[in-house]
Amino acid sequence: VAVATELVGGYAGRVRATDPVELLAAARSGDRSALARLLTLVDQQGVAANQIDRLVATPSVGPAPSNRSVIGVTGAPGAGKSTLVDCLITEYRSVGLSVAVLAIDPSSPFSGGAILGDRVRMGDHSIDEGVFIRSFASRGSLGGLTVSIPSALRVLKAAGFDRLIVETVGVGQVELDVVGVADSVVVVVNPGWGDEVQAAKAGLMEIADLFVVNKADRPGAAETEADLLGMQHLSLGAPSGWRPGVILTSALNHQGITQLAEALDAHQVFLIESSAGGERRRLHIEREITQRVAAELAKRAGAFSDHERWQSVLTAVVNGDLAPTEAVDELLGP
Ligand SMILES: Nc1nc2c(ncn2[C@@H]2O[C@H](COP(=O)(O)OP(=O)(O)OP(=O)(O)O)[C@@H](O)[C@H]2O)c(=O)[nH]1
Ligand SMILES: [Mg+2]
Repeated sequence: VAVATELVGGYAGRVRATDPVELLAAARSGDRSALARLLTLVDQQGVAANQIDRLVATPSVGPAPSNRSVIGVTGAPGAGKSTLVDCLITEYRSVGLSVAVLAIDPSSPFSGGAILGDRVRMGDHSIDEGVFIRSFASRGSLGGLTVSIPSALRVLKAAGFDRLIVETVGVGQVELDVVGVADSVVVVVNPGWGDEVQAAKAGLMEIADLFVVNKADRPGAAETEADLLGMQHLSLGAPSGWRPGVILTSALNHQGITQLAEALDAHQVFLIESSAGGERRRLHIEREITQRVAAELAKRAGAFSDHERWQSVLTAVVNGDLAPTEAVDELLGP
């Protein structure tokens, strides 16, 4: 451990230690640059990523400490998700719990605004050893949310964080993807949600374990709460015995945060005591493997790595020389 820490900790602009075993040992002992390096390797999805994943793989169902729940926070752009996560960090830190946050940035690599914004907003915690915040780009390719995320979460669990939070912006696919990794899904809305279309509401009802009406310092919060409670019959969670509660918060004023933390704890207890938690984790794994297989097939087909091949198959379909179904055979081979 000492060696790994020295190797990683002593780097000047270039991390040298790449041995996953050493890096993981260092990360477990609190070395944040080793942890950052691990997550970078995981995100690169190479041989090292597979080695790391092997090291942090544990039985996914059951009460082992490494099976800490993942809290997913989603909602429309600007709903106050980051401010809320910032409040949750403060709340958890006040009772001595360590927190890791993955902020999924759906924006293109060229804008980068959301990442910077989150860094600035959550910046107060950056010198706190019990807090780790990392932005991940969601590549928007196959599988939407990058397939690295489940693996990154396993690394963070192995590193010993008490609470894991994933923030994603609610823009269609990414919003649904948070369901694929989170044990507790928090949907953040604002007063005035009653104006939104019914279909969008029904979709959110399906994924939410908990609703937060943030910016409750603004008019209309009570109406929004009533509206949400009135729609609970649409909740998919109902058959399992859980009805998504509604918490009113003003993240700006740090109000309602203790109640939110308590509601999250209650949901975690529900997951552990009912069969819902185990079922959900099984679905997560099913989804992850499906995405990994799809990504691997695409890679083998050269669909994304071999640009020329991809373009020629595309052109053949455009010209009517090849049917789309034949294109799949062509790309995947016999
Ligand atoms: N009035 C009021 N404003 C808030 C509250 N919470 C957040 N805001 C403000 O809303 C704006 C957006 O907050 P963020 O936390 O960045 O929202 P977000 O959902 O993370 O935004 P994206 O990640 O860009 O989608 C900021 O200007 C916040 O200061 C609140 O409770 N009340
Ligand atoms: Mg944000």
